[in-house]
Amino acid sequence: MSFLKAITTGAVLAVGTMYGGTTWARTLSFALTPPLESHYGAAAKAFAETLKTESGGKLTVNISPGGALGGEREVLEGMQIGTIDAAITSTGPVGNFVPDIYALDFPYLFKDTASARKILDGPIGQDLLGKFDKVGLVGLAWGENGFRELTNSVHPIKTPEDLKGLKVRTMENQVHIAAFKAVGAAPTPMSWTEVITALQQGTIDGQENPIPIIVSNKLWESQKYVSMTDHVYSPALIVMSKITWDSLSQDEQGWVRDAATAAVKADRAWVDKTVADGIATMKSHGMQVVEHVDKAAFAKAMEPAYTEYAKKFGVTDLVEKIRKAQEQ
Ligand code: EAX
Repeated sequence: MSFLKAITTGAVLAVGTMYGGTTWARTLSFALTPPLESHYGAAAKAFAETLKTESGGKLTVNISPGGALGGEREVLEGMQIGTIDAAITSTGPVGNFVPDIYALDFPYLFKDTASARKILDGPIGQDLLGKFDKVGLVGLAWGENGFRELTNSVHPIKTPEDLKGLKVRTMENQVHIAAFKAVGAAPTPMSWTEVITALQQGTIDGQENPIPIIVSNKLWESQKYVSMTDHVYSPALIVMSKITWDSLSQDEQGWVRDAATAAVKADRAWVDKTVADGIATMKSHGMQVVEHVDKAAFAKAMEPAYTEYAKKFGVTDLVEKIRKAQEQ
């Protein structure tokens, strides 16, 4: 073999190895917006541990909690261009990338956690995961953020009328913005990375998030009141950049899938534990908890969001399918 041919072959082999699968240690970035001590942090750690074990130490994970790599929308954009490898994110901004995901964000759609998990782990949820490929992402698995509750610093919220004129931060999600507009609030969409400061400065009166987010971010430091509205079930998505995914061998992709499964298990276990004593925890830190609100009144008041946006995003049938699947 001539010298030139040998050099070329060597170079091709090296590139092939690099893109066809990793023969040397590689570190993947993993983003989340809550603190590491949270349900998303538990998921990230389980993902990292499983991947490291299954790859024999070849694939390690550098976890970036607390929005260090940006808000959830920016992180999704980062994965699309390959500057971020993986993340756990709420579905808040995801509808802007895959409109079908808006079907999961309608108020009072899921009747309880067990139903939500069953549907997301079943054909409906798995089919939705398959829709990310065309936008440069790989939907690996459905984790959980939890049922969203309403906090504020102004007064106890018992009825939709109590929300009139309240500046409530929402995620960058058109369905949620419409829902809070419908009840007469002043919805203020923003990335989670800006929320704590906005609450401390009083530029917003309230926000809405599941108990694990309220607890892991110590929202009692700026929010006096919490109402157990359970107004939206918020899934969490374990997702990878398609650029990263395509650079992995089949074995490595299998290990990533196992890591995502372990992440969901750890995430859901953390949510169960935190929610079980969530009300006591929030009360112990001085929050005034409105435990029983008229959910039917909130559902009715938020209904316009469904009628307007299910049609706009073409998810009327999918929402009906989710509703029917819970009747069985
Ligand atoms: O994903 O932005 C939000 O309110 C999300 O629930 C939070 O970042 C966790």
